[in-house]
Amino acid sequence: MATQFESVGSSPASSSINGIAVTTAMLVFLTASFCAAQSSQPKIHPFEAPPTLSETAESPVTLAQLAANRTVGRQTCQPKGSITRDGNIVSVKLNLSRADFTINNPDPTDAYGGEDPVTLRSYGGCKSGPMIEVKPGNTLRIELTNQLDANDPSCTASQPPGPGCYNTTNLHTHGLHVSPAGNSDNVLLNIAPQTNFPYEINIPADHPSGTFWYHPHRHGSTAMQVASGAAGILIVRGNRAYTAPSAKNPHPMADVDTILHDGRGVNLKEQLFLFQQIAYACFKNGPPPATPWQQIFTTQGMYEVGSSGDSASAPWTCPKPESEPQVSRGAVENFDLQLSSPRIWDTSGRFTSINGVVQPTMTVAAGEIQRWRFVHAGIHDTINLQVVRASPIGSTNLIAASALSGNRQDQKANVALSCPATPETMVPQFEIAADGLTRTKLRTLSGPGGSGAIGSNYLQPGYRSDVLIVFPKDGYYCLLDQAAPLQERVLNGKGGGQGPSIPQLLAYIHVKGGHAVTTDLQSYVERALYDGNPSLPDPVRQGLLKGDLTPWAPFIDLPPAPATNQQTASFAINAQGFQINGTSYNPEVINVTRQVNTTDDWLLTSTGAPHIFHIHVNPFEVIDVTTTASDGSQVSIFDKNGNCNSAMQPGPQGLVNQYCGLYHVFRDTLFVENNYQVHIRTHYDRYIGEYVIHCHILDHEDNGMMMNIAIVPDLNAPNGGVGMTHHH
Ligand SMILES: [Cu+2]
Repeated sequence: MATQFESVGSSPASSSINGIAVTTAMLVFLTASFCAAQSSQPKIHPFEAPPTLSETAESPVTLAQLAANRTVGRQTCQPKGSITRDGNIVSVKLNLSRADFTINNPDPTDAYGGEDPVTLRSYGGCKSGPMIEVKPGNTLRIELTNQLDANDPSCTASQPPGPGCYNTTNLHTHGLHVSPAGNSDNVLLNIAPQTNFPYEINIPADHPSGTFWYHPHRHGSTAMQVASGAAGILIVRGNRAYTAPSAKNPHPMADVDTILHDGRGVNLKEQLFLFQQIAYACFKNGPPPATPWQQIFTTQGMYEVGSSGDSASAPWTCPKPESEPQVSRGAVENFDLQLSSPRIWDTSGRFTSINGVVQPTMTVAAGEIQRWRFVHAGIHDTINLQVVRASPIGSTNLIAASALSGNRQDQKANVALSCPATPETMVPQFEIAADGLTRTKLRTLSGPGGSGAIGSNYLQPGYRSDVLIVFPKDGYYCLLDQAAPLQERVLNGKGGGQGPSIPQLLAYIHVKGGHAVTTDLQSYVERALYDGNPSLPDPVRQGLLKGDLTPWAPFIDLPPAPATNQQTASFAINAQGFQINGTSYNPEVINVTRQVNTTDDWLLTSTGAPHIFHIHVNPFEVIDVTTTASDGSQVSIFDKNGNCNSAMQPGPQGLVNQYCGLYHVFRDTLFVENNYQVHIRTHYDRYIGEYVIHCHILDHEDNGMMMNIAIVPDLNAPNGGVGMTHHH
């Protein structure tokens, strides 16, 4: 398996992603495919907000406050379970179950007419888990009921430590600063099928507000369950207004939520985006336990890894049941075939969905500033998020008609032509928070960035990004997962991990109504924040005009760690397996023991291929990112102001280095590109207990790329100060 991972497959030719060379042949192709699309009546799929649990209102005022802040879109799935708010207690009933639903598929050759039947493990019986919203100081009680089948052939005596026990689960609140122990955010629990478990997560009153998420984290079944759709958005919404610093409290906690409104106090509209990459396939098999889920069944016959079928030209199109009565519904069941290959998502032909919908159409008014919360809930593929103005091609406008059709390969040429990413077409994203934590300064993601290069919002699995966005005028826009040039992708083994082989349309955006913005969009947004907050002290308001969010950032800078407090996490896949620091996960071993309320510097590296560092409970500060200079020394990619060195910028057609903009930013998940050294600093604040550090490429985690860390009261006391000393 390790060799399979490290092997470098031949990748499909990468298109010229930013060029707009329209050849005659392409136009003919476009016209033909558009006519085909018209005749097959492509269906428009409206953008849906994530599912929400039915509420039992014990505290209607709180509910009204929460509801006033968000846009509730149409959602076709009502999840099983409930949410009850009573004072500071938020009680959630959450079910993990295997459920039947459909995933829309824009391929007109789809046997099921564009709605693929699937049976997947997920929360509440919906493709996306219900959005859960809490406030700082809440106690979040989640009664998790595992309704999966107790008959689980994947659960053998040899599991753990490898993949398996796909029906056993637990719950992780990704990014929350809460206790990892007992029945809190404890990922070392096993919640067996047909049992339930009462989680109680005490969110401290000083917890930052922001965008977090939850997902199963039981070692061995994490990737399988998340790739099935078991993930949901967890919002911490705060109402702590700005207060002036004092000698006693030099940096009072304040929530960015309190400034995101217009001059009349009307909150900016929010849109939530849970990106999922559900790698479903059909199988030919009898019911378990009779050798289930052995072979992926496509219209081209059995799918075999390594054969010519393992290319993007042969996606996992399911055969019709009329022709193949034994074909199963779409499922995520076979770890090796569906999850554990770096190229599997790119070649499966499946589409990234947003809140359970593939290529939805959303409508936005021009000139309206919205807050978009992005959550990457896929398991191992980069999403290069860009928003670009669509170009009509000849007399056709596929984006206006929400009419792209075909599998991902079929759509390639149309996406490249309809959604050209250039400095002129790019709609900037103004990032206000990374991994849920408000930044000290608005970050502008747009073209031209640096030396004319294209800015992208790089989302790696586990990442969150909150952006403000405004569309300058009526028209049609594309939400794009931009392709990365071959040399920047994972597959060529030289680093990267920056995106798919071909650009993919994630959503159609129709902008109509409202008013055009003719001024610079960044000034427009900053001015709106200024105008919306007249009661702030003048210097603070003036700061907003320059994108200064420092008063609302929960963290500014960590004090340096003692020189002795140096830790490393070195990721590698080798003959011994999936390893951190030369060892694979052993649930019985504590790999790192540290003392609570101390600070460490960590050096993160990857050998051979990139990995994604994630640590539970405490965020970290990105201190520096270095790379090897021609003389062999390590040089920072940042200049003295924290901007990317111009030497680090690619040519005008390249993507900007994804570490640009992360200087001294706090986050909880970070890409570790091979050929780079990533320097971070973290403070083990407040909580003791055992938790984990792992690669957030979740199939890597299940394969052993994880370690246990124990935070103890006192390193010098017997047992670290945990438990009473016994005298005999
Ligand atoms: Cu990894």
